[in-house]
Amino acid sequence: TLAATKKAAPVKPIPALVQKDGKFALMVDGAPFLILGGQANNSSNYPAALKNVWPAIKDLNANTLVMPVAWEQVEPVEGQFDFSFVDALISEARQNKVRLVILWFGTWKNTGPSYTPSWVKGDNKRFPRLTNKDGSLSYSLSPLYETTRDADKRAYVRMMEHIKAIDGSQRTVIMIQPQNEVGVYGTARDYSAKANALMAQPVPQALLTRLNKQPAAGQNDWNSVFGKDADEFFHAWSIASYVDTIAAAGKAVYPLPTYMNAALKDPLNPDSVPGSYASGGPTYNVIEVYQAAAPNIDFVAPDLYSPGSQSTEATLNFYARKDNPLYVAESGNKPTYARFIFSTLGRQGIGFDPFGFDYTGYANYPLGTTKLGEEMVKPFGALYDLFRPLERVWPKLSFESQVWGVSEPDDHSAQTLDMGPNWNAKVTYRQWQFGMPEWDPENKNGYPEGSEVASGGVAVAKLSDNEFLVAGYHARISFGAGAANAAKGFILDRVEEGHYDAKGNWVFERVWNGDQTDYGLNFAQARLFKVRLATFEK
Ligand code: N0T
Repeated sequence: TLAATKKAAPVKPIPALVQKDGKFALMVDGAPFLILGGQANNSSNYPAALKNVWPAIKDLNANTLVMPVAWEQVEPVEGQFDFSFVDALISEARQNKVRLVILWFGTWKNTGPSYTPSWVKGDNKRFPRLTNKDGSLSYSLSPLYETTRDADKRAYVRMMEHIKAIDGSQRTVIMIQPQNEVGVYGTARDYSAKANALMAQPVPQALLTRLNKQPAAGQNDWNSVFGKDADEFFHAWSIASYVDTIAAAGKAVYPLPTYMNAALKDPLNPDSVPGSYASGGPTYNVIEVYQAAAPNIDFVAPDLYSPGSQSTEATLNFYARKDNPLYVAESGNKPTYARFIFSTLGRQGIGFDPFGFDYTGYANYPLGTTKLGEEMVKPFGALYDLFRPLERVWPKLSFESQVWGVSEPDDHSAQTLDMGPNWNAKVTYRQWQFGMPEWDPENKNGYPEGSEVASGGVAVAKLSDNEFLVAGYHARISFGAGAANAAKGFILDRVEEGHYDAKGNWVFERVWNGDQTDYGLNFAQARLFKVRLATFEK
């Protein structure tokens, strides 16, 4: 009968992080998805603020809004839950056709308890703060109390139940970040009697195994095993275990991918002292501690607020690992951060999420820009316009094929893409489209206007042995023969400009040739090319 042939809409698979040969993909509706995110300001997590969020997300051309949900707002009175904001958020996200990443602001938000409910904030007996080394009380809650953890966990689990109930078939919410920038400033760890007693206990076997440590009998307390790192490792382990328990309980209800973000340790100064940065957070030096303590946290992710290219690239290197996918959980919204999407994609990044994208009239200079409105959004939007049509194509290539990507260094110096034995490529910046000023020292016009601040980058994905997808902005790329082709002549066989349609098929627009390629391939504007490289026998 007719009725029998009618099928119910298939349930979309739950978002998942998959890993294969050291490469990752975030699967959304069953296929790789690139998060082009925008994170709202901290206090935009109320229905009244949302009307000032969506226009910014639209202007940004983001496919994902990253939004906090605060413990204080969902459980203002202990045991009484209110998820009306989550309801509004999810339903408006659907109307605006974007996905959501939800940030759980609980025990730790920028290491402090500001987003815990009043009944937690004001009760230091039940929910103790940690003790500084000098015996004074820290502002930050201690991770060593089950009372605190279980109270946070109950609210978090309620949130996950609620998300499952209203979104378990549509999958608008694709990822969860339990807590925000955990750790503590001003001290390396909790120095309470309870903490000191735990420090004297044997280091957990899971951590010893992960770090390949085999201490002699009687030498297995934290200080004996880890020496000067002991305090920080202990605090990292304690926080990671605490959050893991919460994440595990949430996953038992509704297993969305889960990650934690890091307020960074300076990647260029390994001697910086824990506490001068957020000690116990997932800084690069304790990523393995997190992996051992928190199997329910899928990955850790950097928050980029140090604009220097050297420091940014160093941080990206630390977080892009065979056992940890790169995801830029936050960056400042100064224009200069936008270009780092290229080096994120070049490291097989699964997403990019700059911070402070709404029109609520708040500019977080100096971490971000002084500008408001469209002026703030535009530099990022220009690059999202380039990558948004690739939100499915790029991450599939990144997962299954090979990708490269570089961002313009602060000093504008040229970069080389190591594309294997057959091909290579050089990327240059701050040039006119015929390659000046380098080849024409007489060039009267100096550098192109606006190029003193680095903004460029190029990302390349391999389509087949000789064919590459090339996306770039404010840069030039010259391909050449690699070592295996050294005896042969090199030629750009064909350069197509085009775009991908909604089904992921390449739509040819025109061939670039003549002046548009003879002097080099230019990305004076954001552009997308399909390039075929060739050699000939000499
Ligand atoms: C970030 C954001 C928000 C080199 C700052 C950055 C967000 C949080 N914290 O606007 O508060 O919720 O995750 C901390 C940056 C430390 C300063 C680094 C200076």
